[in-house]
Amino acid sequence: MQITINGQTIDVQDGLTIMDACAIAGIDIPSLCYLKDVSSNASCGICVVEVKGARSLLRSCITQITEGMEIVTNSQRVMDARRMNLELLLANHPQDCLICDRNENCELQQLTFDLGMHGMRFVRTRKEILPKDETSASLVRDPEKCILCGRCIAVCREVQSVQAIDFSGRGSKSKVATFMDLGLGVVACTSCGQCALVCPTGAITEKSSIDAVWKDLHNHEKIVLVQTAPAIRVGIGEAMGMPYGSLVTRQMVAGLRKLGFSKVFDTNFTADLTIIEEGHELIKRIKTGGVLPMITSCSPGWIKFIEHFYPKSLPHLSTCKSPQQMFGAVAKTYYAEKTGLDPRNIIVVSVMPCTAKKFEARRPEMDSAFHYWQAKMNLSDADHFYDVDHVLTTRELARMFKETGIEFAHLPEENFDSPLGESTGAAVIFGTTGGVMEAALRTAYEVYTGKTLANIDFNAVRGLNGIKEAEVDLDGTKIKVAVAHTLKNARKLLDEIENGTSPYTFIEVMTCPGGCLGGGGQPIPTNTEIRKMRAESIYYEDAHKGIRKSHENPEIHYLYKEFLLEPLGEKSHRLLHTKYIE
Ligand code: HC0
Repeated sequence: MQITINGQTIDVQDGLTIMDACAIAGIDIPSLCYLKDVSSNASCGICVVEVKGARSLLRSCITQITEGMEIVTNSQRVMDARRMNLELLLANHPQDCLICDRNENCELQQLTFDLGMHGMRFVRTRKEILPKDETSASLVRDPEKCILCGRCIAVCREVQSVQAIDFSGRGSKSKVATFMDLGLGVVACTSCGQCALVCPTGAITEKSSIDAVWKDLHNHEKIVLVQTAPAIRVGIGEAMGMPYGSLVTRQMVAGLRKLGFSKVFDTNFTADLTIIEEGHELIKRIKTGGVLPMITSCSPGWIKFIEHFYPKSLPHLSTCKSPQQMFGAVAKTYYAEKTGLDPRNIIVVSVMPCTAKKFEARRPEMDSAFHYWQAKMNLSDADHFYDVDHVLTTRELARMFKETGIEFAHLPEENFDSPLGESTGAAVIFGTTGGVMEAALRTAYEVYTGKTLANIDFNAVRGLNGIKEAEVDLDGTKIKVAVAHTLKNARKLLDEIENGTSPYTFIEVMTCPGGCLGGGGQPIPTNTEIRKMRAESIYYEDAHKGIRKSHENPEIHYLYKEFLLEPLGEKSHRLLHTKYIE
């Protein structure tokens, strides 16, 4: 169909919105509430355009093009309306940009600059000062900075099917709120942080652990170990100004050493360990008539989701802790023993793409190393420590690099420390949807059949489709597996389980779109195109790893030989497995 934009006639396909058609014509229409592929009830009024024959300006994000439509995006009337709508938003927005978390990464700030705003004609209309919500272990909500764009509500409802927040009040009393204003830490919020990822301002951010990490790094009595999640290596470069999806594994290691961490280890090591434990758990369930389908348990937003909404299905979860938590437990037991360190002086810092990992690290049951040592060292309650002390998101790590003036792009390439730094290609793909399944199948097949897998790439479980499935032939035993990312898709698989129609033996669920590489702690922006670029880098690293199956990681062999003794053994149960809360 033919339309005209700013006097230029172009051919475009049917069914587009004006905003999409303008993008094709190379015109970026600004918006503060629009989210691609997610419907929203909000209306920031910034994306308005003039259409010949229409009495009022039209919102380009929801208006579909029609044959012969004549659109003007840059008239005085359009520019005045956009500025007016923006000024009204700014009237109630704090002017504390210099000390805001989102300074220089704020869509409101950028738009104010882009629209050439030089003054403020309006005064604040909201009478009360809205308090911050700091009830969550993962997230902080500052309603004063909220511009009521509704993106957080839309992503929570449409992508995650959680609905932890919604609009409340009318007129100048409108706000985004949790049920009865109880706070995110009290209501059924999964801590996934997708709201923080789409917020155009600093109204929702991760709860920062930066000060606590600096304090421990500057305390010379502490040995501060850091572990990096699979998805950090494809995110931190972006946050430091490099191209989307930059693969920067070894520069990241060098940067962490410069920050002062005593040892730089890899969550990928315990991702391999997870595969050994989870693979054996799956085989045991298949052979002994255990609860099937078994579902992966490493994504903490997903665990919180099933605990809140599907408690009856909890026995389907693998009892394996996540790699983050396995790392903490192994570092403060095996590594402490091996190096003669007092576990009370070991601080474990995680760098995660995920805000829910902050919540996971503070679950009361995540203190297995303390209990391991309690009797041996006669520890009192005053000595209590968690397996993981602090969790930083990718964004927080970038902030620490910036605070210390580290020029990330010029860092040399360095290797992880040993023995908790060695990992395989199977571990790195944990960072993308389908990766845990693929890693598990590489190991489960060989352990179950005793044969070598001819092709270790399971392409059927790769890609960004919401639910993927595959059939795997374990030497005559055929099993069906499924992979879901986002909680809305996970809900579909859980409904099948609860109504007795699930055909699967094993299911992977990751909370966030695209898996951890799209986690709520990743750089902003994160969108489908960027997720794809990060996934390509993850698969590139896997393809170029010397070892690509978890059960072939030599340092995992030592861990079993020197400490754990056997998969699913007594020590594994104490340190690496968990129980869930109904
Ligand atoms: Fe993930 Fe993980 S892969 S949850 O997605 O399993 O956050 O990256 O660190 O723990 O390994 C996040 C990412 C992890 C864990 C690992 C798993």
